[in-house]
Amino acid sequence: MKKVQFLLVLILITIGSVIAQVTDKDEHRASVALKHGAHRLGRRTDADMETWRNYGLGQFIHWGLYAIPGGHWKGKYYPGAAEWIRSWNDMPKEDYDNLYKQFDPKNFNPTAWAKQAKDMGVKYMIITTKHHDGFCLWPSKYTSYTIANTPYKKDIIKPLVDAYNAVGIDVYLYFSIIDWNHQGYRASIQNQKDSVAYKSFKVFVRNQMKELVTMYPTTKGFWMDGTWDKAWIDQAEFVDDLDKELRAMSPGLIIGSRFRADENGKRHFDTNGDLIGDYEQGWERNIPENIEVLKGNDWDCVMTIPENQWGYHSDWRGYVKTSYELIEMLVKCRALDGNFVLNFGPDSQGNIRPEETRVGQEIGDWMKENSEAIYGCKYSELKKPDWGYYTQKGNNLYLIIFNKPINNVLRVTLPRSYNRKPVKAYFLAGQKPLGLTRVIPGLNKETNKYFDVTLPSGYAPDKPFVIVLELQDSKSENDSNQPSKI
Ligand code: FHN
Repeated sequence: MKKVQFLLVLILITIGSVIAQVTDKDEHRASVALKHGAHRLGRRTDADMETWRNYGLGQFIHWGLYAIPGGHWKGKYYPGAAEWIRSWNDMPKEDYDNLYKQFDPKNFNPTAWAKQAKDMGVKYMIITTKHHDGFCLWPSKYTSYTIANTPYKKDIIKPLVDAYNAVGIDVYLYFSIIDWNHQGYRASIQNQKDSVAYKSFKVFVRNQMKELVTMYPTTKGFWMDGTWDKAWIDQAEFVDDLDKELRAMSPGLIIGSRFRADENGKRHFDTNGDLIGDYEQGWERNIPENIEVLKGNDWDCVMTIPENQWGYHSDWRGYVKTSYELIEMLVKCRALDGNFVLNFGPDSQGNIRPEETRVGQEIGDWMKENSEAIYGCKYSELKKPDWGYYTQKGNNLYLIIFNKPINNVLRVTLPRSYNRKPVKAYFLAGQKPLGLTRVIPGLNKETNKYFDVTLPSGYAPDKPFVIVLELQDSKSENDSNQPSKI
């Protein structure tokens, strides 16, 4: 009898723990059955996605006809984002739609762009194949509104893909669903006529996306945009099918959360709260404050150097970020497991503006010494310290310092349960060893362990710097209360 009771208790405990695990894992999920929601829970685990995850730093390029007016029309300053100038009442639509007759970027040098990106430390690049104006930088056979019908005539995308690939930078294609040039495009469907028109637009989108994958087979994915219109959101089945079709054509293809909506019109996250697509694309000119809001998903942040300007605007007004601010944004993204993508808007001749070139060089100079703390690094699972950020790769914990403490001592606070022990500290640049001390300050003894890294006296860097803290597994931790040199 006792044996039976024991078995019963055992069975109940096992069932209970299975239920608890399922509930834990699926905590944020409702249980709505969806046909076009997320097709995977949690992160992608394949090699292509791991490559994406390890990039760290990307470059965005917004280039198109909007570079010709450069934020001005007939002497008037356009206060919006340069690439939106066509939507401005002061610029007649017809004038904009004829700009293609002038597009002739004599100085376009894809090799020089790629070299500049390489020198900056960029690992992937996203190019606007087509922005909201509908103009195509590639010779699409599905519209005449393309580069082929400009005085320049030649494809822009192929030489760019080739030049970037040649220096080891992966290329992704930005593609806007909003298309102000296509007859069938609608923001919403109001009547039967709209519905017929939109059908033709969907065929066009499908053809163009398939064309891009076919023409530029080394591209790694799409960076989708302009997908917030009701008309597009309502196409859950069509977009899901297209998504599958593209992935079948190009195995490993990476597409973020801006492409599809589920059948209830939910974008980015489906009705159950699960991420749609391969990574979260919601961080535009914005960086999450903590890891919790990311719910374990991959993500990228796309950022402008000036305020909200993506395409070329000849007159940047308002605040322009410094290189060190941008480096801090990059580090903040890496510390939270995301990629940071910095935007460039070349002018109508194909020149990258001097302000962007300078920022690119300054970031590149910093990356030359410190990129080990960026590429392939992960969230450290440690609380953000006041002096900067942590990133981690294998046994190395990187301390990236933006606010050097006045006493030249960097305190590293580890939870008591942390089972790795700091054994060595040194500057990443130059590898100079640094003093490392275990400290027991008598505070929070129950929850934390403290280690101090001491900087050389008089050390006064004029830029953010990185210290490597080597970790060792420490299963049999000696929790002596005495401070000790390591
Ligand atoms: O409207 C566009 C904008 O012009 C720019 O392309 C950015 C880049 O992320 N995306 C859209 C706004 O979300």
